[in-house]
Amino acid sequence: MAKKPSQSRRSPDDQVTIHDQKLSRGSGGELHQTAGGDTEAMTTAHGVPVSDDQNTLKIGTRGPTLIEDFHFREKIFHFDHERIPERVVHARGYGAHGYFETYASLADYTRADIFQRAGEKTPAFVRFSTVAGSKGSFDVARDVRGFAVKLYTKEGNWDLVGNNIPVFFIQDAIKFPDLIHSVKPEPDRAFPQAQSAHDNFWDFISLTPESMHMVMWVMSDRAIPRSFRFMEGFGVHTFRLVNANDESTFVKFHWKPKFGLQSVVWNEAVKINGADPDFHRRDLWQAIQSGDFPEWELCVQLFDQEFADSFDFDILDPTKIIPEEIIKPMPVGRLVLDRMPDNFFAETEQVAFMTQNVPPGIDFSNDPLLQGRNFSYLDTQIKRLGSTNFSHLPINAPKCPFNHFQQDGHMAMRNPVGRANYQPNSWGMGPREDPQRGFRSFADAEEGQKVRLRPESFADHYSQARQFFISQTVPEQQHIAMALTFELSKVETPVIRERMVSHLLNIDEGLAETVAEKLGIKELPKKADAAIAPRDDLQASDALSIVKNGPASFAGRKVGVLVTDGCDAGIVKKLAAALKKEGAMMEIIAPKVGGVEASDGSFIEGQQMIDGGPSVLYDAVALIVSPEGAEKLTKEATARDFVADAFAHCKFIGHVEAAQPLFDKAQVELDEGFIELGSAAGISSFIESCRKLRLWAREPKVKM
Ligand code: HDE
Repeated sequence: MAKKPSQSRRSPDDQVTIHDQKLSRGSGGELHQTAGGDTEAMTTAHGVPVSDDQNTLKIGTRGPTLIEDFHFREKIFHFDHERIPERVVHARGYGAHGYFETYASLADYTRADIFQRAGEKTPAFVRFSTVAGSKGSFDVARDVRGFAVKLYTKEGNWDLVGNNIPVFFIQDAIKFPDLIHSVKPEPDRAFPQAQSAHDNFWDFISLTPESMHMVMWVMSDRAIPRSFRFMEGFGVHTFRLVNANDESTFVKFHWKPKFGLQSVVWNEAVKINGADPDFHRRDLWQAIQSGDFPEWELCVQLFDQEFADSFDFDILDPTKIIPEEIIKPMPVGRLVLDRMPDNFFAETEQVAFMTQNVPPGIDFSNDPLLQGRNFSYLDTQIKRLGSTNFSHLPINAPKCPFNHFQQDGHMAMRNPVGRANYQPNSWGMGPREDPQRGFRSFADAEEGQKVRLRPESFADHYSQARQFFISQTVPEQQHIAMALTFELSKVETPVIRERMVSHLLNIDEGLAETVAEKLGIKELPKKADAAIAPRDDLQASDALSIVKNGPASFAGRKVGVLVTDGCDAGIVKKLAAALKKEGAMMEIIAPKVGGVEASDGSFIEGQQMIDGGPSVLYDAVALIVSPEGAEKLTKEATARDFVADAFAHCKFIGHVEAAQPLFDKAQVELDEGFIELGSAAGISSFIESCRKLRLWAREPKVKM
């Protein structure tokens, strides 16, 4: 009988070859992997050893498949159910484990156990995310980033579910579905994906003046971060700390990255998304796997009712900040991420954050957005994870003892043990409430009529938007103008563009005029009606600028070094050593990924080939090429782009003299951002320049 190759892949010596892995049959009939490490015997989910995982059970080799093939049925059944609903917002995310270390006791302000002892380490899990895109969308979308932290404290889980922007688009939770519907792909055409640059979003925004402050942040470079590691995080809402005497202090939470702030530019973001859609997750993975653990300081802005009553804006309004110059954030601990999940789905996908997860000593304010969120997050978990028992999953379960009478339901794994599953009971069994240690809500006095009204104290929608804008450096202001222009250029309905310009006129006239001019709007619209006259007396705040809060070093950053055959191995080695000393990474890019042979005959291994390692993936670049190598590269479009993009994105460019023909071909004009690496002094000067991250002074030359 003729044998089709797919019918049996077993050879007479009982060996099977699958994708170059050899599996041999052990004495007990079990299969062992003979290349690539030991594995255990495969079983069904019910523990029955599997004899053949390559062929379904059939009548004869070419006959029908038998329904009794329980292994096949189970395997396909499970596969068919692998997907769970993605998060309705923040679908694309990436997480890591770590710990929070408390600096000093905050017992005066809070009884939260996590803040009682200096040096206390609390396990943590953090998930970063974008908001608008689906799970498979690209990382460097212009979007808010989620910064959700789960702290497994000794008195229960505390989820600080924040963003990388300290304000939000809306003031009342009832508007959230509208906001999200408007930014997601338009329902009739199902595009654009992971982009706010379309009519529906700007239609909603331009009809929602309360979003103007947030819009300024989203149009700034904050919305295109270089790395999760270089972003701030914010709790956004005002929360409360409550001490053992039941006294409350208002608090705003800020995460400050140890490595300083850094973003990319828009043209770069667009190219990164093509070159590496996983740019942010790969960055976090690489940093943690190489032992370069990202770190943030938790800072608190503390204030009392008296401050709240005297502050310019309502502390319950989530579209407002308290400038750091008015209340200085106090560092209270640090968060270190030092371990990637073992399995993305089990941990990062199934982690369930909930704003209502607060331990005793931390409490809510009446911020209407926070109140709405406290309702939403429980609801969303049941939809996504499919069972009330999602808290049984290891990633969601508290790491402190827990005890209650909740039972049964889908996938119950920890039911109460023994006869008593209710309370009070006469059996002296089971947990009891503890009025002393238990969570007590802050006994705030509330009274009033039932109304559906916004407080008047929420009515100023423009003053802090203006404050944000004037706090930026000139290049950052230009980026905001360019972002608004780009986004609105994708809006097809002219009246929406004009409506946006009418809002900008209340924020900054210069900005409004620039955007209008770039959009080709000939006549400026009239200013949008403002519920309260915008103020122009708010002082600029340096804390709001990324450029003013960059790192003092180049640590944690990455240089892409383009090499060719015949290059100077000495320079490559010296640059590598200097970058290592600085705490920075280096990646070699070669015409072929294998690597190159240097002038001294040594071999330099490449991590990327030129097509796969465009300069947008790096914070700075170096060209260490031989004259012949450079000549060849002049004919490579990707090599010319490598240079032209690094130049256009205002990056520092280290080089040897031989790189000149490539610069000529890429039509770049050498400026102070080009640094010769031929000497030790050259290398240190390159590293020193790199600490500034970008040469913004070049930008006017490369941008209209
Ligand atoms: Fe969320 N948000 N949100 N949100 N949010 C969710 O919960 C919601 C808001 C934030 O990595 C959902 O588990 C409402 C502000 C983050 O898993 C959902 C409102 C801030 C994450 C939900 C807001 C956030 C979410 C979807 C308006 C910054 C991702 C999946 C009242 C302070 C957490 C999920 C993760 C996720 C509701 C507004 C941050 C649907 C109703 C403001 C970081 O429950």
